[in-house]
Amino acid sequence: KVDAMTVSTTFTTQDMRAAILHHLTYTMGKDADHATTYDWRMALSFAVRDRIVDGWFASTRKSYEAGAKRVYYLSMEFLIGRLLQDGLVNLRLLDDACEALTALGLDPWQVISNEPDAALGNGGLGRLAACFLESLSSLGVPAHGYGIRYEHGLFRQSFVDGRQVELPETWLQQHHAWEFERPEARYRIGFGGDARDAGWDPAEAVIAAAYDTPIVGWQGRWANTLRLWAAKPVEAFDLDSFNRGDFVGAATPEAMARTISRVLYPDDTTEIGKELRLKQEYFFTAASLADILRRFEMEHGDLRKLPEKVAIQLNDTHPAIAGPELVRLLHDDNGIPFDEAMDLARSTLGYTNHTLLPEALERWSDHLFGRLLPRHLEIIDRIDQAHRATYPSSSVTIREPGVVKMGELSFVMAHRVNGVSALHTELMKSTVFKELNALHPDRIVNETNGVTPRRWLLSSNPRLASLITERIGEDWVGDLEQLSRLEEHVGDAGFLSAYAEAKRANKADLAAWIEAEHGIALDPAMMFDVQIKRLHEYKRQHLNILEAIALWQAIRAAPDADWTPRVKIFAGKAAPGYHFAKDIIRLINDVAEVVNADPVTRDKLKIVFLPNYNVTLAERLIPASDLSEQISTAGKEASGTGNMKFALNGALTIGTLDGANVEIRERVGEENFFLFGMTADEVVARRKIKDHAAKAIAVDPRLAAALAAVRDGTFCAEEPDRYAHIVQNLSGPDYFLVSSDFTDYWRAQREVDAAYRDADGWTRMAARNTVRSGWFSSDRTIRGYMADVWGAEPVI
Ligand code: 26Y
Repeated sequence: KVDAMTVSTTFTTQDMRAAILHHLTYTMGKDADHATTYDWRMALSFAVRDRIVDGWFASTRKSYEAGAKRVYYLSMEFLIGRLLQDGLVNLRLLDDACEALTALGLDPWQVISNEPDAALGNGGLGRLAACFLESLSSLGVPAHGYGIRYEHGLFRQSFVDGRQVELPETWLQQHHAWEFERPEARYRIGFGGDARDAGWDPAEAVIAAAYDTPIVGWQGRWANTLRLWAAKPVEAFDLDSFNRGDFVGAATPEAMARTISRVLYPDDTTEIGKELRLKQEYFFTAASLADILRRFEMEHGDLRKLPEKVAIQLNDTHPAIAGPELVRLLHDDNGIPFDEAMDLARSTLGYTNHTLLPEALERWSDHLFGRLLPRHLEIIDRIDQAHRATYPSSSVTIREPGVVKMGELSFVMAHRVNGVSALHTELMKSTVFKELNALHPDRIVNETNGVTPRRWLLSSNPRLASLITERIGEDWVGDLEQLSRLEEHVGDAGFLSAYAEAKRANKADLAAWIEAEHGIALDPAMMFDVQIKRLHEYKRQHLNILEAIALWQAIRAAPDADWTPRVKIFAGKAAPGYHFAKDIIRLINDVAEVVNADPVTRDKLKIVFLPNYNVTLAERLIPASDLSEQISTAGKEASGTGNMKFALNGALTIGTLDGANVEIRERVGEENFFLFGMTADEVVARRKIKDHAAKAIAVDPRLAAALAAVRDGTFCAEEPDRYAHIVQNLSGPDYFLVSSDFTDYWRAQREVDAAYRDADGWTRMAARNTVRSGWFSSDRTIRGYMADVWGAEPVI
């Protein structure tokens, strides 16, 4: 019996070269003399994919043989990035592939980086789903990811005169090397029409068509499936209209159907495109549930055993319609009594909450909801009634006049509800789900997020990975907590200098790349201070740029003082309709232009905003960072996962007591973390103080001067009022308490400066961050979900 592991380890450089040439010839139809980088990249991808497929089949076979419980992860977003390097690393074929490509006269990294970054997600929630899939495969848990095959992922960002411009993302314009179309897996998904007693006559329908991508785990021992749904018309086109000469009319049904999977919503805050978004949510949830029940009935038959064999996880409320849809399938379509159907659905479903921001908790107008999903609205009413009948003294409702509340619906229809960091989970209990938690005290559990060490250390930081492996062997890759075995090496001068050298070399690589791509020269000896994440007021990129302005002013006032040179690197996208966030981007770009051109401060302070932040850029930046900016208003960032990637790669955090920062600090040690700012409780109290922002500005002349420079046009002489509204906000309402936290942030930043000047001390602190971050592996998180939520177990 040959399993994937033996295959991959016996696959030599020569085999690899032969496999690449085979696919170049017979799959791409090119000879080596005429092949483009794209052709070579596809040929290599197919050669690697071939190595995955046998293990993939073996995994499916083992799952059936074991009759194991399956985990289904339903998510509107999977931010998977590039898959070729991931596959090569997990199959341990990277060296062979590089040698084979070099022997063929190619630059391996040029070939590997030809792959587009699959950006089927907005940020943390989508990347978490991708890390979870990889961990589920590395652990050998039978699992499927279910989502949408967006034709266009998150928009491409570019800057014009410092302003964000959104361009369509086109990853599917090239063939997607990793997916398999499954023409046999198609479901009809209805919308609209009428609800009749225990039934539904939809007025329209589209087809959900399946595309499968194998997700291979560490060492190729297991592979799971990411199944993405594309929307297609029931009839290819309207032949009658076409024959009448109405070509546009003939194409309309197809265009309408395909619209559902056309584009990822880039907006996690505003109100646009509500109807289409609800259609997307129902479309992929209904298709996934139909597929799950089909597989279950084939394997087990008796639907009453569903919770025993199936665990379905809802990634936020986006698939919350799964509750009523599953009840509809069990009750309406299979005749199970309503209350029993509700219990079965609840025992099968788990719900993960990712935000406490009120504007991000989904609510639908019941008018829209009832028009698209009339039967589901009836079912929701019955769920609501049943819940109120059980808890007559409670005031919790799922429906309020005019609205359906998806958070409450998810809570009531899930047997476990989890937060994504310890603090966030506690805040869920005391704020948004306070009453529901009192009714169901065992339902809320915490599962602190994690990140996959394969992508976020082994693959993206090969220098540090090799150093670790040299010292403790390579078992850490599948068991990240083994990093603690390095603790004794942190006192060792040889280890520390090798650690520092890895970081220096990563910084030199990044500097060379930034110079080549963006024409900005950076000295790798400067501190690389990095804030990369979606733009949002609660994440406070504006606090960071205000501190940069104050620092610039301080350096100009005393140019000969002993400053610690640093470059502040930003990257991140703003939702297209979130004007304030877009103005922060523009402000940062404007400040960068002035500061970078100042001969007085030039070699002490630089500011760079890199366009089009994505997974690939994160993989480049994080290993080269010294300082990780995690500066959200306490109580607002549910967890963060970038914060973990930075700590693991030896960047020190400057941060607030928010999200998983709290747990990072506990683990790496408070002496290896730069803490500042108000706590979540202090934030709430501070907001109640009248004129809190004005008061903070009055006692801090640095803050006052920085705001004055923004206000008087220092960074936008041609339009001095450009940022008046930002200054007005930060001097008045300042909901996110930028002004109130500024003074302490400045203090902490000067501590950072002093610490960085002690190079050995800094390296020791950085190394301690790496050594103590093993707990933040998504393998640990997945084990937590298995034990607390899913009741599932690995099959290998
Ligand atoms: C309502 C809809 C348009 C919507 C779309 C995307 C709402 C929210 C989102 C995305 C949320 C998100 O990415 N949340 C992040 O989830 C991470 C993983 O748990 C957390 O680490 C992070 O703190 C949180 O902001």
